[in-house]
Amino acid sequence: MYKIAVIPGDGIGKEVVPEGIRVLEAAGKRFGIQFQWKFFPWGCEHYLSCGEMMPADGLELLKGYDAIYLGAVGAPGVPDHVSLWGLLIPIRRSFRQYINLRPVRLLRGMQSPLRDKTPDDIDLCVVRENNEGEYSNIGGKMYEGTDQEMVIQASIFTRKGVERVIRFAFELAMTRPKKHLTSATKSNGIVYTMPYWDELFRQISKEYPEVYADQYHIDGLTAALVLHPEKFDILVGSNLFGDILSDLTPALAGSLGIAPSANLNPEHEFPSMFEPVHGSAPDIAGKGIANPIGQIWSGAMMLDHLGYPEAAKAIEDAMQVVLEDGKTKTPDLDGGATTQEVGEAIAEYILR
Ligand code: GGG
Repeated sequence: MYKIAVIPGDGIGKEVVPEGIRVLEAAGKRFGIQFQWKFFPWGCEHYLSCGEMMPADGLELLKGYDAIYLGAVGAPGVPDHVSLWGLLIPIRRSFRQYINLRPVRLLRGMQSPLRDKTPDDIDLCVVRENNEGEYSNIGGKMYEGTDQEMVIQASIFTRKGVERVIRFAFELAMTRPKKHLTSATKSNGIVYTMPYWDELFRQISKEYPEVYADQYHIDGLTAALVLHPEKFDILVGSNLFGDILSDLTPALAGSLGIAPSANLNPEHEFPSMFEPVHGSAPDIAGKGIANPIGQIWSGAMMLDHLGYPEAAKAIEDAMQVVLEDGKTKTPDLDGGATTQEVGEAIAEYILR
């Protein structure tokens, strides 16, 4: 019996999480996996009524779970940095989820905005550093409201933090047919942290002679990804660059709505957290039309992490069949189906 902490969060998170659970229950039934779901009603509503995104003992409460299944965070009326730093970031950091793994594939039945690209052309995985880098709360404001007003924010790149994410990305590249790893930095403009990352990347690449390793400046990489996504395989980058790449690449694969992510503590010392890449989408929240596939695919990643690769694959296959069939698609994919109908169709296929 796996104990899963569920945080639906805000906006469409509350609509897509039940569909993720529906599909995980179906996979559990087929593969003999049992779940005990514990819901935590944390997020912006909690903040607006209690002044905090989660209770003071929230992390302590989550610690004992096998995994965390999260929807989305953010709502109008709460500044985004308050919601992010009050919930998502403390979980990622306290539980040493230093890898954010974000696979991107052009699934059959999806249409890339890039002319003539096929599923063979877009099969990527973004490995984002998830605990440090540009996401730092070291800094401050001075002389506020005067003509000398100033603000400063430090980026943090530790040897341990950079080495472990680069090494993880090389190990992942070793498991792929292309064995190609691309590192993204901006070492012409950012003169300490980025050349440091580049140097560690070069050093570690010597341990993996089987992997074709290359390095790009982030600006050139975004252009190359749009022009020739088929040239890439695994992409590794800092917290900020990894975040940007993992919005760009799912858009190339047809929709951010299907993009999954895993915040991994590879050592299994703490629970890992699984969440779609997308946010809370207040513009469509409450309408029942959000695409649940990013949440469902994140559930498949959770099963893989818990040691059930076959069950994870069954979920991915079912997503693929439903997309290819084309009858049950949400409006972001030019369909007329509801969130629930997509979840039901995928669950039904798993149990067929
Ligand atoms: N699905 C989780 C979510 O709501 N993410 C929105 C977001 O803005 N995340 C920021 C980040 O991953 O750095």
